[in-house]
Amino acid sequence: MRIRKATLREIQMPLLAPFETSMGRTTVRRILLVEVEADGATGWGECTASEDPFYSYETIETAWHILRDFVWPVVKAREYGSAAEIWDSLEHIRGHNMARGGLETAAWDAEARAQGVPLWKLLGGVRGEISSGVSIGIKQSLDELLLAVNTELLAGYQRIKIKVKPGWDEKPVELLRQHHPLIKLMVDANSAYRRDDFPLLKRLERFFLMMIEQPLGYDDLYAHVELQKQMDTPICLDECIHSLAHAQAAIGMGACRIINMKLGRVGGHTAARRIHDLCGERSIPNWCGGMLESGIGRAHNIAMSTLPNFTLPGDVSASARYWAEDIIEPAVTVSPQGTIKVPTGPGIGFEPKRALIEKLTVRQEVLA
Ligand code: OSB
Ligand code: MG
Repeated sequence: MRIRKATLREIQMPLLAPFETSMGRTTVRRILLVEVEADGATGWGECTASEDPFYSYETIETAWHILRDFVWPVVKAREYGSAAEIWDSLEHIRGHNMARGGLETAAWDAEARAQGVPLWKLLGGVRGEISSGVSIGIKQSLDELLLAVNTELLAGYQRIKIKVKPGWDEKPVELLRQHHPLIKLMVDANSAYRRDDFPLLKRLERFFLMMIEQPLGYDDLYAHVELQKQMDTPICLDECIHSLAHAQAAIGMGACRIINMKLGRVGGHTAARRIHDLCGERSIPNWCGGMLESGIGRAHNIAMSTLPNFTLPGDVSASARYWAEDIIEPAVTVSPQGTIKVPTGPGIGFEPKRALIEKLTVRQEVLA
């Protein structure tokens, strides 16, 4: 595989409603898309870096810099046997996984399209339908939260995750459990708690949450070990896991019992698959997280979610939950059973809407 050209684009997409977490509130997404030309095919990837360095240190600005000045010079000079080789060729770049993953996933799409096969089959996926859950942001009131949860349950979503932070945790969870004693319910703190909060986190045990996602420091595996030792509720790590080594350490130490997989956070499909394989061997379930992606990122998430160890419902939900109009055709939809049908067409199986993408583009750079 020879990658002849890469186009970086920043598009801006207003969210239908603001999304609030313990890290802040997002109203407009600035999204870095990567389009590559390889072996006569075009492939698309989405760099999942945020607007600000709050979820991770990467931003779309740092990602643009790393892609243009460090990833592209390597990739353009190489001839790859397949997209599966790209990740190792970028190993000397430390961190910046979202930047690396943006291009790597685009190359996987191009390869699958060049071969005329669905990406999920090329990756080794095993299911034609994936289970979908939702991530619900912090709301202004408990009433508003309950309404949002009821809406998503009626739509069929299989699992509800709510964002929590100090001051918005026990009460909302208690209310949801009163109304919905049996649903699959979990919380995601995005690293908002500290050791002083262990008593509070332990009080959540009585609500039988499926898991607590990333309660403690974003780079603090050991604090999660201490907490998991004191709790029956599984801890799921998100922010802490950027590599196979982190996953090995976390599992070995007992820092978590579940790992949330995000393509950007770990650096693309090859890296994700390696962590997935390790988790499978160690009986640590995976599920696919989300980063408020456009349809391009959503499509890659769907493909990844077909791997065998993705046994829990993920955060990949319908396009219409976030966007007035998504940039892919068709949009991602969810069945009344809370599942997403995996597309059967080549590559990511969804077509980017070029005219809409052009319209949303605020800057562009062609690398060749
Ligand atoms: O921690 O999973 C997270 C969104 C932005 C940054 C971090 C996270 C999230 C979500 C959203 O939970 C999931 C989605 O894309 O629907
Ligand atoms: Mg998370």
